[in-house]
Amino acid sequence: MASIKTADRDGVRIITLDHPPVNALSFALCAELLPVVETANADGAITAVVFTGANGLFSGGADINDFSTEPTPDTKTIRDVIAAVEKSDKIFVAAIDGNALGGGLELALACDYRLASSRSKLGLPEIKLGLLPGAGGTQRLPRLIGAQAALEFMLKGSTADAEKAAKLGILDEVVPGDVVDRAVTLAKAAPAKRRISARQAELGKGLVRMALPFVVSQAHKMVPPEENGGYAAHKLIDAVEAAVELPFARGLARETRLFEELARSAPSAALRHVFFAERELAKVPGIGDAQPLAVKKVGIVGGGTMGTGIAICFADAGIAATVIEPVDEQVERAKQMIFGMYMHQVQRGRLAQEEAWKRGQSIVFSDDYNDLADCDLVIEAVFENMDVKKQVFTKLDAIVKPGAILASNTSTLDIDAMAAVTKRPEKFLGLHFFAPANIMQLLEIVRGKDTSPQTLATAFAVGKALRKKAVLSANAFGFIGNRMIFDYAREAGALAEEGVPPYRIDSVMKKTFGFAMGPFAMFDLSGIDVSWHIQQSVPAMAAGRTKIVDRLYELKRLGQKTGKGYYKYDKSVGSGREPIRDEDVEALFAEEAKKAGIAQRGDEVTDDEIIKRLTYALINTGAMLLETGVALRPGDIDIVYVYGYGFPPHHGGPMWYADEVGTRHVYAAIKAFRDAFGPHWEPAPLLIEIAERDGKFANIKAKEQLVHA
Ligand code: T1G
Repeated sequence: MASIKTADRDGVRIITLDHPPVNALSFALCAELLPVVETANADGAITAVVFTGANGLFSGGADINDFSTEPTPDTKTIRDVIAAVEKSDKIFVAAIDGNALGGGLELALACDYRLASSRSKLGLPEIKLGLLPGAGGTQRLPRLIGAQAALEFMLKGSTADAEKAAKLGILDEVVPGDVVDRAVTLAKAAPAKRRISARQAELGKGLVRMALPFVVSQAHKMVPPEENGGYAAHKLIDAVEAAVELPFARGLARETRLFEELARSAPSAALRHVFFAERELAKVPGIGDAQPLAVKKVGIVGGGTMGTGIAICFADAGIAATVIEPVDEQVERAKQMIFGMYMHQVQRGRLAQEEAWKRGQSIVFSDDYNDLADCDLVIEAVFENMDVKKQVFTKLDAIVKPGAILASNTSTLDIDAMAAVTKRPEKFLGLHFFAPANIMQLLEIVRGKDTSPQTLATAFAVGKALRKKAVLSANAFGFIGNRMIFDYAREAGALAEEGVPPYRIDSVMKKTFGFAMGPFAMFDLSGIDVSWHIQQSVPAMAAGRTKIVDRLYELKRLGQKTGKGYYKYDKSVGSGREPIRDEDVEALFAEEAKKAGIAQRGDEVTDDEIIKRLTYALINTGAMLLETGVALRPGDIDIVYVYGYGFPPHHGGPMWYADEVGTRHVYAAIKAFRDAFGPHWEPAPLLIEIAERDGKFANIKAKEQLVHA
């Protein structure tokens, strides 16, 4: 199927990229595009060339799938196409309407002029894939907008809207009308050629040349260490340094070498896995072509922090929300939270005042359930108690219209037990938001035994509207994220009981492995009372353990909220939320460990053991969730952990990490942990099966149907 279309207009050849869905500049497309460009170069009747894109965008860049294959010497890439543009004596104009990202923008940078419609977005997001712009972007952009501005733009990997791109100097014009017409008119006017490669003076724009070493050394200091998520950033800085210090051709060669190194790197493979795993989430067997219901009005029962955060999610998506909250003081607190959050965004320039006002106004409060009668979806976010939730759903079921969907925001309770009190179990499911709901991108969609495909399809459509990473879970204790975090927490607590101080465990998991937050800082954030309640409801979790959680609970050391938990907090220090080592807690651990007869081995525990015990606990439980069908795919579990629990994306998520380490090594370590620490380390059968054939989680097929554990 031809992915390149051409048309001539008054001696101008219009080359259209037409390769749905995103005009990805794959090796195959470039093999088609290169001869088209060479033919235009050789055609005496053609004075200029205009590039543009079909399918509502210019191009989403190189085809990310291609980086998992080793190109052969005769593979044609976007670099070959750009080289053909570079050596041509024609004028080239890029007519952008929609996204121009990565290699797509690099193709435009090879042109003499760049025009875009006002809706267009331009970006070099390669860093988010653990790469750098490898088709001349690191050499051309500094020559276009200056080395420092270019470095910032590429390190952020963000996209700029057309106005901003014009201000930066990337675009020559923002075109109100048809961008191709304007490009042809400009091209026909035979403007001067102006290849960026020839520019050197711009490099110093905004950057005095002798400052370069300082700028570069500062940049290296500001990005994470190479071994902890910063690998591509450091290489990108090297590439921009080469742009300033080397002639164009040599800088290009340096960029290519750095790019190839990154394309073969583990962090990039992990980040590319996350990119595709996110896009797999909504592909759920059994939903088939069920059409989602339209959700125009949402009800939320419970105006606490969660309920209010959920209401803000809908307001941000332009969906009206009615919050049922009977306590006036709570309504006031909720309104303050909404007002404060939106004013913060306005003050930071992220939201226009009128838009903030409109969103705030779209959230209304009531104490009358009847105000929810015409809602398409009602989400319960009340106290985590089954009886309370059953009362809420009994009332809702009698009031809301027959077609409405009812959902619970519960984090661990049984969805089917709640559905059973309604007459609409096929329209019932869990929508588990993560606190703070308006910030955290993860949403667990929990399928009840009777949840219909249409209800699920509607939930995924709502997840997309809210810009959430929506992951399907079966209705089992803890669903996916919290079920796995129990075993992660078990190992963190066990290590502390063996005499490893909490601050050291946190430091290893954060600074060495790359978690956004260490486990004990996370427990302090969520609240020791939450841990205590869970332990009360799952006595097995406390088996063989100390009473440390009970002790902290009795001492009212509930975490950040009480200024003391596993750490202490000092309001006069920074944000007041910085964890400060508390040796009283370490003494408490030692005291409780002695009572429980737990041998102390803190000094002999290596950082490596800490990382293995915590991450392999996640892997083993994740494997159990896959074999029991609670989770559909390994990639789904990875997305839960990268977006819900701060797992380092450059390790791809727990299941990807198991493949990175090697499943047979993980299995061997888990067997050793079982022999040393007990049966809770029994390896999951799926892990055994994969490890024994030296296989990978990445290669197992999604469960056809979710098993309801
Ligand atoms: N390569 C391969 N597939 C891609 C792709 C890409 N670059 N971009 C999107 N897809 C697939 C995606 O997996 C999904 O597939 C479908 O297209 C729709 O995507 C040499 C090295 C362009 C803003 O990082 O940001 O150029 O699920 O759901 O919401 O220097 O896709 O339908 O099977 O996201 O409308 C740099 C990545 C590449 C941009 C559209 N470019 N893409 O968003 O659709 S590296 C990027 C996006 C590079 C050069 C370097 C977004 C989008 P499926 P979607 P969308």
